[in-house]
Amino acid sequence: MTPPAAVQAKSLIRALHGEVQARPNFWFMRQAGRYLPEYRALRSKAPDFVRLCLTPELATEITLQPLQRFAMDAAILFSDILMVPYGLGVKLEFREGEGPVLEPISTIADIERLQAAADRFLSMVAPVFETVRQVSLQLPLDTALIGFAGAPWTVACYMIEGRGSRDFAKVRKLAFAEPALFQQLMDLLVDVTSRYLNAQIEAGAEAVQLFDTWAGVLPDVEFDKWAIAPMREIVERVRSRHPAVPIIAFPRGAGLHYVRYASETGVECVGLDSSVPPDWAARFLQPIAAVQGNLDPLLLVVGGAAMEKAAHRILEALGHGPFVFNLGHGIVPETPPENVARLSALIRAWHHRHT
Ligand code: 1CP
Repeated sequence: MTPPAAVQAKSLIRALHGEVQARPNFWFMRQAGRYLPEYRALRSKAPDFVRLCLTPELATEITLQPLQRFAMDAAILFSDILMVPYGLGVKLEFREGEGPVLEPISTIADIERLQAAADRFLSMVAPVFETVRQVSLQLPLDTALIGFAGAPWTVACYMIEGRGSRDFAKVRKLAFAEPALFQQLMDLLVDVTSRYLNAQIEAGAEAVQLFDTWAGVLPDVEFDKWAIAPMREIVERVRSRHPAVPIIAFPRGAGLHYVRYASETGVECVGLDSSVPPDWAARFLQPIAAVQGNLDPLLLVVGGAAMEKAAHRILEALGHGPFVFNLGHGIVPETPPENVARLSALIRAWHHRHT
């Protein structure tokens, strides 16, 4: 439901649309997860991780857990980027200490089987939309709900490789050797990802983020083809139905491509990994899009003066333009929750000294 024009959008949504704020909004990638004892307690109740993602009551509670402690400006739906292959009928398992394991695809017959499953996709992942509905009913008033999906390239990486990898050599070789076959997989992922995000928005997500975690392994020509082009297509398909919903894209490791990525995809906001110099982003990216990032998650593990100094440096560089404070990648399991509390307080206090 769209609020009447007289009702002001939530603070995070305004930031993503380019409003410069006295006190920057913040949330953290992977803000729900294993670093929280209350997450581990709920996780042990579910038979497995996929079931957890598909049980709205549990997924809702996990989504809300970090807000209860740290009162971020946004909740991010608790789910996983690999629910898209799951929804296409790919067997998926999360093994303890090993991460995700999928039935790998390699032939045209595999892709045709996935194409045939695309009609059933939304019903396969229907519990995710129920979680979105339940979370949106329980959110604090000015807290926004972010829906998400993996970007097609990153999801294809896991589908071809069958698991995580350091360099995703197998998928890169396939994309070089058989671009027509790979294009068919990417077209399918663009289609289901767009429908998946539209359905999350229709259930109550107020912004969406696309995680392109492995964009940085692509050489320049392929970066255009497999990172920028599919994202532009998704942006068109989401924006044509939901023009007021801001889109965040996180092309991790995009390096020199960040500027073209922001302008050519047309996203409202780009997520910066920790390697991007904040003053460079202020100069070359903030004129094109809002930016989000980019404290190194290991500084959140270390805490203390090192974390505070780096966080201030980011706030000083980016806090005077359209900006959402975040990490440069997800919170890691060994993070002490006290450090997350300290960082949240630091971000909240920043404007008192500077405006
Ligand atoms: O054992 C457990 O409890 C599972 C750990 C876990 C969690 C908490 C996984 C397995 N996924 C998640 C949740 C998750 N994943 C969220 C929830 C919302 C949040 O709080 O941010 C989100 C947004 C993701 C997205 C995700 N999953 C990405 C993109 C972001 C990123 O971190 O790069 C990727 C690459 C995945 C795949 C995945 N899922 C889980 C693991 C361990 C992995 C990474 C595997 C690898 O190392 O390649």
